[in-house]
Amino acid sequence: MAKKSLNIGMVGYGFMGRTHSNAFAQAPHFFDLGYKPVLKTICARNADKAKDFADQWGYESSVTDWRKLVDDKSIDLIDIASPNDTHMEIAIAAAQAGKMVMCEKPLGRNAAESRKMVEAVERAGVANMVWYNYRRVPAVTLAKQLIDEGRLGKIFHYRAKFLQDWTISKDLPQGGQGLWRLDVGVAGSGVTGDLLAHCIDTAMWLNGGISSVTGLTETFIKERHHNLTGKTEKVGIDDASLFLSRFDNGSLGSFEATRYARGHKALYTLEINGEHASIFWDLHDLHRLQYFDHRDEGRTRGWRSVHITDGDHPYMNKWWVPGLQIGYEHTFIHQAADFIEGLTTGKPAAPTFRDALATDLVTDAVLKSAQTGQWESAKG
Ligand code: 4PW
Repeated sequence: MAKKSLNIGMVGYGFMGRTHSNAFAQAPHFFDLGYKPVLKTICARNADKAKDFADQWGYESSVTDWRKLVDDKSIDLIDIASPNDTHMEIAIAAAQAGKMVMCEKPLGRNAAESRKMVEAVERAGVANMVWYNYRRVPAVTLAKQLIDEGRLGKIFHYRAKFLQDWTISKDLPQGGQGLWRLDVGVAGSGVTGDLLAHCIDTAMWLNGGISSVTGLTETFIKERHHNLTGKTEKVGIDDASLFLSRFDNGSLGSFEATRYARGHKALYTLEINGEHASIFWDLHDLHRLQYFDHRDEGRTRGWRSVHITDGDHPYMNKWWVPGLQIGYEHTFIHQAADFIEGLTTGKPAAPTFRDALATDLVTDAVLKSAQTGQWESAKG
C-alpha cells in the first residue's frame, strides 16, 4: 500500500544540511516507516548553490527565502539546518503555520530564545525534535538501556569531554560561510553551545537532570579578522569551557570542551561510574562500549570491550550482518527514523524542543557561572 508522504522543506545546505538530507533519504531504505519522507524543497541564500544542492540530493525544488517553505501548503515538516541565529525566527513561523519542526542543535542561541521556540511548537501542537544525534549511536543507546535496567546501581560520577583543535591558528577568521561558529552574534556562544551542549544532552538523557553548575571559560585568541566586516574584531565566543555539576540524583559531573586540544578532531568521550558497574564510550571508537561489572566472577573480572555490531544491539538489526560497523551518518538516519516512528505511534521521539531547552538552561548557567565565579542553578 502506498505510504503517506512526509514532505520536507530543508533550510541550510552546509554540513548539517547534508547530514539531515542523507538521513531522510536513507531512513526509508532501512527502516519500515509509516510515512515516506520526500525531499521536497531546499532553501539556501545562494540560488545557484541551492539549485546544485537540490540536484545532488534529489530535492524537487530550491528557494532562497525560508518564508516560501512556511507559505507552501504542500510542506509538512520544516527542518532547520542553518546557523544558530536563524533558528528561532524560522521555527516560530513554521509552528505558527502548523508545520512540524526539526532543528539542529543548539535549539536557540540562549535559553530565552529556546523558551519562545518551545512555546510556539507547544501552542501549535506540532511535532518537534532537536538533532542531538549522539544519543543514537548504538553504543550510547545501549548504555541508556543498561543504566535504565539498574545495572550500574547508584551512580556516583558522570564525566564527559568534547575535544577539537581546529581554531588554534590566530589567522583563522571569524564569520561567514563555514566560520559562523566563531562569530558570537551568529552562534550565541562558542564551545559551550556547540560541543558541551552535546555532552549535556547525552548526560541528562543517561543520568537525569542537572541542578547546579560552576563553570570556567576562556577565549585564547582575543581578536580575529571578521569575514563579513572586513575588520579585525573582538572575539566573543568561548574557545574552551569546563564545568562541574551536581545532578538531581546526587551524582557529580565534570565536563570539558575545547577547540584547543592539539591532535583531537572530535574526541567525544563519556564515562559513568556506578555502585556496581562503569561504562566508558569514545566517539573515535563509536561501535565499542567499555563495560566493567564488579559483580563478575573474580578471576576473569575486568573491563569488557563490547563490540556493538550484533542484531540484538540497538538499531543494529536494521543494518548489515553481525560484526560489520556503522558510523556517524547513521546516528542521523536513526534520528529521522525515530522521529517518523513517533508520528505513527503518537509517542513523540526525544529530544523534543522542551528537552533541548533544558540543555540550553545548563549552558546558560555555565556561561553565567564563568562570569560570576559562583555556583549557578541550571534550572532557569
Ligand atoms: O555539532 C557538532 C558540530 O558543531 C558536531 O557534533 C561536531 O562538532 C562536529 O562539528 C561540530
